[in-house]
Amino acid sequence: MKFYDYNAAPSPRRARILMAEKGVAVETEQVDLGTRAQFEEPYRTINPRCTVPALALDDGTVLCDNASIARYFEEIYPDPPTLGRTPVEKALVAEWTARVEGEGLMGVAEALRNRSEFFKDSSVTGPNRYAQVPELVERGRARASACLQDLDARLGEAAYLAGDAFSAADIAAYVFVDFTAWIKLPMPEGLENLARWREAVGARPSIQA
Ligand SMILES: N[C@@H](CCC(=O)N[C@@H](CS)C(=O)NCC(=O)O)C(=O)O
Repeated sequence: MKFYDYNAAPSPRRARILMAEKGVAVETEQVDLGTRAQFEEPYRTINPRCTVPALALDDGTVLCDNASIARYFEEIYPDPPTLGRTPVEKALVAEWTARVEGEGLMGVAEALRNRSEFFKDSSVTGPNRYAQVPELVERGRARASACLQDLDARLGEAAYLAGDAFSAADIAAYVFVDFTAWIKLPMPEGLENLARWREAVGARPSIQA
C-alpha cells in the first residue's frame, strides 16, 4: 500500500489525520503540486485525475478520493470508528462531510483558484483546462464564510458535527477552517461554538499529522 500526499495541501491532510486517528502507518510519497508533478508521469498514470490524496492498494486498485480512502480504512480498521457508529451518526457524517466539501472547501478553492496566476487555466483540479472566472472569487469567499456560520450553528446543537462523537466530518471541517487562511478570510465575529470545537479538535494528536 502506498499513500500519495503533498504536505502543504488540505485534501491529503484530511486523509493523514484520519490515518493517524486509526493508528495506521502507510508508506508515503510526496507529489509536488508546487512543480505540477501531478500532471507528469509516473503520477498521471497512477491517478489520471491528477489530484492528491491517492491510496494505491496492494491489489493494484488506486483510491483517488478522501471518501473512498476513509471508507477503505473504516472497513479494514473499524476501531476507532470515524464514519459514525449508529445509522443516524453515519448519515450525519455523510451529510456534514458533503456540506463541508461542497460549500466550505469548494468555496475557498473557488476563491483561490479563480484569482492567482498560478492557477491560470487550472481553475478546477484535474487534467482538463478551465479558464478562471473572476466572479467566483467573491462568491467563493461568501460561500466559505456562510459555511463557517453554518458550522457554528450546528456546533451549538451538538459537541461534534455528527453528534457526540468526533468523526471524519470534523476532520474535513477542521481542515476547511485552516484552509480559509489561504484566502485571508476573516473569521466572522461571535462564532463561539466553532471556537470551542476548534480548540477541542485541535488538541487531538492526529491533527499534527
Ligand atoms: N475530492 C478530492 C479533492 C482532492 C483535491 O482537490 N486535491 C487537491 C489538493 S488539496 C489537488 O490535488 N490539486 C491538484 C491541482 O491543484 O492541480 C478529495 O478530497 O480527495
